[in-house]
Amino acid sequence: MKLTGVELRRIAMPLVAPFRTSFGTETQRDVLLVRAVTDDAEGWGECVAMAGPLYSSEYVDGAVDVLRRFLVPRLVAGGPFGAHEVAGRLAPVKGHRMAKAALEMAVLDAELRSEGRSFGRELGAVHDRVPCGVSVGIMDSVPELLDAVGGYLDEGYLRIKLKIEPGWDVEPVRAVRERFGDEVLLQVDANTAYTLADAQQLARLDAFDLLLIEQPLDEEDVLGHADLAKLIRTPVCLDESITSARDAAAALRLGACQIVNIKPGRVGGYLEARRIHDVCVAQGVPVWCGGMLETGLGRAANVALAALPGFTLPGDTSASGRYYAGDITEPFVLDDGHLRLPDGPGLGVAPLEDRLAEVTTATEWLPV
Ligand code: OSB
Ligand code: MG
Repeated sequence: MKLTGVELRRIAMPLVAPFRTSFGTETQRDVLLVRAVTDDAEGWGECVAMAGPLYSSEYVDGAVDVLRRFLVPRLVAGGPFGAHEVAGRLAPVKGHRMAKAALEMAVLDAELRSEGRSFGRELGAVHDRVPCGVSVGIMDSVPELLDAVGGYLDEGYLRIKLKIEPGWDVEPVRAVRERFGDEVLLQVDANTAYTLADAQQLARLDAFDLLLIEQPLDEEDVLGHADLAKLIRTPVCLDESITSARDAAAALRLGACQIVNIKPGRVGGYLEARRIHDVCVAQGVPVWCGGMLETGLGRAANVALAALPGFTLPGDTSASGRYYAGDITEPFVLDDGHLRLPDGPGLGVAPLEDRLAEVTTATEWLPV
């Protein structure tokens, strides 16, 4: 395809409720959208970088800068290209996977729209809907948490993930088990808040039959996770540590995790995400689709990915209303605990123009 330009668009999306994790509290999502314009189509990408470099080293202003100065110029320098060539053209630029993923997503969407194929079909989806979990932030009190979890279960969510940190781990998990029973699919996510010295405390979670504990230790502490996995019974799942199919394979070989959270933004795009899926399937390792509080654009692609055969656990693919009172696309609505894959070309959804205009804080056109 031949790009005629790329638009970088910043939007500000207020969250329906503050979302607190071990690394901070979000009340509003500052999102960078990438629009790739070609002769016969346009495609949308969503960058999952957050406002500050607290989940990973990437952050929105950094993504804008690297896209403008390095990624877009490199992508177009070699003349016309296909979506499957994007990662190769961008590879000389180190890191910046979230920025690269957004650009590849926009180009892939444009290509698929012009060819009349959906993300699901392109990635290899085998279901037309996916089971959904919900990620529940750290709260000020246990009663507040129980209200939130009860509300989500009433809405039909099929799996609950509790954010944890030192001082907010065993008690909230125990309270949720006592109130809602042993049948609820329950897991926890520490976002790197512990060290190996906390192994005994984390082993106390063994009593609650959790599906998994996500990223207890530092992003770079892969060996620490392998050691921890021998000291606790709860299966270890990696999120932050997995940034490519290669390091997923390494983490599995080292015994650092038994389950993988796949987030396309974190690993440089949907095509690399599929390769991680393939590595895990080949080794019989379950995967699930993580989330980064995406708008309907990223959600559409995540739901398509989550419909691949190896995604055997419910993902953080919640309905639009769990995050935003007004999404920028037609909202994703929970149906019997599931979200349906859009089936139109490309993402199968597009921004609602009025809504997009309301939330836009800046736009920049990069001609090529
Ligand atoms: O660690 O999975 C995470 C949100 C932002 C950054 C990191 C994480 C999360 C979530 C929410 O847990 C996932 C979602 O519902 O999109
Ligand atoms: Mg996580």
